[in-house]
Amino acid sequence: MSIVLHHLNNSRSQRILWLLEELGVPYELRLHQRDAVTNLAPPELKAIHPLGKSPLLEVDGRVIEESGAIVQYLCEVHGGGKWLPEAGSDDALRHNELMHFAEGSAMTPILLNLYVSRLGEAGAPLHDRINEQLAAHFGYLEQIMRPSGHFIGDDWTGSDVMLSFPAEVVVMQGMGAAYPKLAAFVAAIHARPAWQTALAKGGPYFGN
Ligand SMILES: N[C@@H](CCC(=O)N[C@@H](CS)C(=O)NCC(=O)O)C(=O)O
Repeated sequence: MSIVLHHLNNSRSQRILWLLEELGVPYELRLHQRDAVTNLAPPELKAIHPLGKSPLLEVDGRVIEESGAIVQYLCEVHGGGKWLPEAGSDDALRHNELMHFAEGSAMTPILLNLYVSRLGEAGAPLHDRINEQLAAHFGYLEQIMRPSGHFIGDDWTGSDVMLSFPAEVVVMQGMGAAYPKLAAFVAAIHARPAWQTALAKGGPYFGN
């Protein structure tokens, strides 16, 4: 089986690189650099998938797009039964919810904040609502974090991988003190050898 990760520097692809290292799956890493001015992905990614975004995982030439689908695939095929809850269990349903929540819900206020901040004064009327939604989504994650330091059960699952990105945003934006469980979750990830290997291979990520 041939696996190629198309990795964009300083991007959500970092969590796929981390997962590949955790799973010990052999893979080829193709590095793509953001444009220094626009911060957008280089046009070459559009030749791999029409959206031209990262992460993209090529498995025997079949391109998988969307982080959640990639994480689900890797956990199912290469997780050795450890990275997903038992099929049919309530935890499996919960896991599915959180896999979708990560990109489908949590990213909306995060991206709105990013883009509206660029509008300066013109964006001011939107900030109260965006901040309220950021607090709602981050607060929800803080609330459901289990005593084990994981979102499901007592060990790492795909949902931890997917939710690592919104948790990273909390820490990166200096809100770790307000969400101490998310901050501890991020610190635990950063301490993992697989994370450090991924960082060394993928390049700087939020200044780590
Ligand atoms: N929901 C998608 C989002 C993919 C995405 O927007 N990736 C960003 C990096 S974090 C990207 O490629 N941005 C560059 C661009 O849009 O040009 C996923 O999770 O895979």
